Formats: sequence, C-alpha cells, structure tokens
Amino acid sequence: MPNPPAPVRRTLLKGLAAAPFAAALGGSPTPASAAPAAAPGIVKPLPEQYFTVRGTNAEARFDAFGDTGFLTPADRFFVRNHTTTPVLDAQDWRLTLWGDGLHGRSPVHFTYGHLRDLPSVTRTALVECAGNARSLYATQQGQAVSGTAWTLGAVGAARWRGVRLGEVLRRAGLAHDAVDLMPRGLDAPYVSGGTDHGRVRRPLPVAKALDDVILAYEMNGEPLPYDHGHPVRLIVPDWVGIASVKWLGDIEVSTRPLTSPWSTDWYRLLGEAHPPGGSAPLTRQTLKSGYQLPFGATLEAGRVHRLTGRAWSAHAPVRSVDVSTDGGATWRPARLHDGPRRGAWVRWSAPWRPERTGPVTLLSRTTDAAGNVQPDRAVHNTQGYLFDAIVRHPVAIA
Ligand SMILES: Nc1nc2c(c(=O)[nH]1)N[C@H]1C(S)=C(S)[C@@H](COP(=O)(O)O)O[C@H]1N2
Ligand SMILES: [Mo]
Repeated sequence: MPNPPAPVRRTLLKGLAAAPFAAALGGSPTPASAAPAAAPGIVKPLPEQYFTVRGTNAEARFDAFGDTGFLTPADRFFVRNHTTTPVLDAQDWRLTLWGDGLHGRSPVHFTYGHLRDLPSVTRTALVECAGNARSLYATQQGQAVSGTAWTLGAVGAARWRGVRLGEVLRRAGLAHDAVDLMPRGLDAPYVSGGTDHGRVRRPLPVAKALDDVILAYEMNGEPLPYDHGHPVRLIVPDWVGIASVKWLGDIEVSTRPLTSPWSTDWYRLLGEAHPPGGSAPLTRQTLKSGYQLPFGATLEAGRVHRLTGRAWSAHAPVRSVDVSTDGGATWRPARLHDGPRRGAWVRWSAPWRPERTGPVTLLSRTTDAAGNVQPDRAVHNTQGYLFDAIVRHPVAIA
C-alpha cells in the first residue's frame, strides 16, 4: 500500500483572532444583544437564541427556524466538529488524489484555482447528522444511547456550488476497477478514550461518487465558511452528514474495499434489533418532521395560532404532512409551502385554535413519495442513529 501524502501546512485557529476573518468570509455579524456562547474550536459566533453548544458541536435551534427561509443561512447552520475548525487558506490548499485506483501517475494534485476553473454545478442539499434527534430515543422512548444529545437541529439546507467529484476523478485517471474512495479532512486527528483514530475519513463507494457528489467551495453564494469546510468540502446528497467530509485534503482511490473507524466502529446500527457486529455502514439518511416551536411553549387559548414546521426525507420528495393537535387521536393534512423536491425539505403550516387550557401533545408525520411514513417508534440502536419516529411535542395552553 502506498503511504498517504503528508497534509498541507495549515494554520490553526488561535482564539478569537480568527473571528474577523470569518466575518470577511460572509458570516453576518452577531446581533448586538446576543452573547455568543463558548464552543471550543468553532469560529463563527453562536448566539444563544440560534444555537445550543454541545461539546465541540453547535446545534441550530430548529424551534427558531421559522424566521429562516427555504435555505438555512450559514450563520444559522449547525456545526458538527470531531475536533476543532482548522482555519485554512485557499491559496495554500490543494487536493491530492492517490492510490491504486488511479491508472496514471499518482499522486495527482488540484489547486483551489484549478478547481474553480473547472465546470461548476450548483444544487440544494440538506446536511443532516446521522445522530440528529438522537436525544429522543431517551426522552420519548426511554432508551439509552451514546453520542451527542441532539434534538432536531443537526440539519440544515444550503445551496452548494462546486465541481462534480466524478469530473475530478476522471481528470485524475480513475481506473475502471476502482471501487472505493477514502476522502479525508485536514482537521486534527480525532482522539477519544485515549485512542488516536487519525484524521476524519470514511469510505465512499465510487458508484455514489460518480452519481451526485460535489466538491463544494460555495455555500449559499459565498465562499464556504471556515466551520463548514473552507476551502473545499464534500457534499454527499441524501447520505448521513459524516459522508460530507469538511476541509478535504486528500482522497485515496482504491481497487479494494476500504474501511475506517467511521465505517466499522461508528455510523452503523448496533444493538439487539440488528445483526451481530452491526448493520452495513450507514448511507442514506431517513425521514423526519418537526414544529418550529420550543418544547413546552405556552399558547393562548381561544385564538387561532399558525403552527409551522418542516418535513424532509432522504428517500424521496415529501408527499404530505399530517398534524395532530390532540396527542395523536385525530389527524389532518398540513398545508405545504414548497414544491416536492429531492434532497430538500418542505415548509408546512396548520392553523389551530386551542379551546381548553392544559397540556397538549402536538405531532407531525411525514409521508414521502416512495410511501415511507414516519413510524410511532424508532428502532433502537446503541449509538442513536437515524431517529425517524413521529416527534411528540409538548405545549401548554393557557
Ligand atoms: N473533516 C471533517 N469532516 C466532517 C466532520 C468532521 O468533524 N471533520 N464532521 C462530519 C459530520 S459528523 C457531520 S454531521 C457534518 C456536519 O457538517 P457541518 O458542520 O457543516 O454542519 O460534517 C461531517 N464532516
Ligand atoms: Mo454527524
């Protein structure tokens, strides 16, 4: 096996000194009233009304998405970092492709300028962590799971511009018998429980890479922000967020199947309901929906409220959303405000006039065009991935 090339020189974030550069990259300034929360290693401001800090990660407040449009602005987008955001300079950056799955000379390098000169594509895609809504296994189903206790906000939709990975692979000399890629980030090695697992990397089948994967350098019309993979990240539409490797540095191209801890130890389904040793590595995300309302919100009795939310499925466009305002006894269709689209979500609304005071559970249920429907219960797995159940949303009527 050839040795992987050394990473390019990188400048690590040094405290707040990097913040002005983040602003220059297109992030909006923090509202004056908001005190940014401290998240070790995230560059952008994390005002409390928009983010909940969870370890090295920042969850977006899904309940506050009502004031965002179809796309999630970069300054409202969740951040999932295994370590810390590296502050990389696009001018120093280059992508290296290497391995026995290239038929010509190897390694092959692409500079940032070279990528920007190649034909570009633009598409909308969600990035959603495999563990999004993980905490509901415990709060709603009474089941223990390990990992970051996300509620519904480890998801966002953005318009990504970049180069097709297939285009770059062909130019690098992709061999006809290549089967797997191993894209790898330039962030620091991930150390957990005293073990150094190396830099974030996860096998990606060549078939998916050639289908719809993008080497993205723009997010919502601006250069990628530092926290979201500047200067270049993968966007792997419909797949679990871990596939969309940020701060991409190199890609091994192999004629044999590849593995990493991100495909063997994590991001597969383990537990009683699954085969011994676990499921195959996770690929596609699942389907969900939620109300843009804080858990435990108080609503006034005797007046009409416009309940709003979002629904999405990684399998097919959303066909319908049903809501229940009586704990699941009766259901009615919500109104959809976006056309059904692959790889995106739809905003929905439903008017509701609560009459009696007291606690109520709101529910919402996505059905997609392939006939998938959110179940009442998600199938448990020890690491809490792919929560797909109908969310039970408590509110109080006063
Ligand atoms: N290099 C690198 N890529 C990464 C990660 C990381 O820690 N390092 N986190 C992954 C995970 S688990 C998710 S869910 C998405 C999150 O993307 P975002 O931070 O832009 O929202 O990035 C993925 N790509
Ligand atoms: Mo993730």
